Amino acid sequence: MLTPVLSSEVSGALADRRPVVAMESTIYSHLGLPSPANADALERCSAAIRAGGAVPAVSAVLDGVARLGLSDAEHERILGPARKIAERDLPVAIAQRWEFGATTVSASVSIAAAAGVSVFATGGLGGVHRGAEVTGDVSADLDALARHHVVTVSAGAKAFLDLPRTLEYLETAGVPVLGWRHDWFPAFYTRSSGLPVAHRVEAAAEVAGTFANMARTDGGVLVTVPIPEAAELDAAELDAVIDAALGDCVEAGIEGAGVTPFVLARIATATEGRSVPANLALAENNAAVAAEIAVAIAGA
Ligand code: PSU
Ligand code: MN
Repeated sequence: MLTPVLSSEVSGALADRRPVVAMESTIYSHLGLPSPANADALERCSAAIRAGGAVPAVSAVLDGVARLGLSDAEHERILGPARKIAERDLPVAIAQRWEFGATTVSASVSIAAAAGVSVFATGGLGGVHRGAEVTGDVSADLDALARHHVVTVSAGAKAFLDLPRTLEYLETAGVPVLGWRHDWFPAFYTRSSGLPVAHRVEAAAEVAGTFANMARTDGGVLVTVPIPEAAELDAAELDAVIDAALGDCVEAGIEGAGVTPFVLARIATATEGRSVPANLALAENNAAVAAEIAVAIAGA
């Protein structure tokens, strides 16, 4: 059984039924963001969660232990090169005592659920990859969302994925997709993919109410928050960048878990770094919304 070790701040908050927001570590490692933007992102997301009245809790595997809630010194340890941990890799990382494993959305959601934390904030979700009808590449994030009773807050999913199929998968898996004050599924760097979300919500209480009234208490909710307008990138330019990045990925023979980090790095290079501040802005905004939702759930 997965029994994450909680920081005393996180276990104290849970014991007192105070709001906690779980965070992943892949986005803050070199797999997600370049230095020093990654340190900045971690700082800003943690601060946004605290400003919203909740306790931030980063998940990671450190020295073979699944952890939720890290000290400032431990935050330093997640900012470098990492081994990527999806949910299925977690027991292996523990058994083999990996020094540092960065948790993706799927691993973080399962750690949050095991700890009894109801809300998880990320940047962008993994999803159904383009060409998945041939490669079968569907992120484990989607299944994890469907199987753990956690609210995940994300800026939709990356535009380099197959977004219509990603939404179809979530529908089939029974995950409510709630657009935060927005009618459209966001495409991470841009506010709208042009695909409608199933439901729009205006307030954290509606998310808390949805979470509380699910027929299945082993399933999650996805809240999609569009990137703040001022930070949005140009959709046409991004389409070209993404096509080139995916082409490079095929050419380099990158497959499986390597695809997402490779494509993210290519997008950062091709936009001359402009994708990085956009990524930070949306992650910080998601963290703030997640804190609001955690406060509403704790008070319900
Ligand atoms: N989106 C980002 N940055 C990231 C990721 C997604 O903007 O770092 C990471 C997340 O940790 C997500 C993972 O869970 O990529 C998905 O990887 P894959 O496509 O291999 O399932
Ligand atoms: Mn994959």
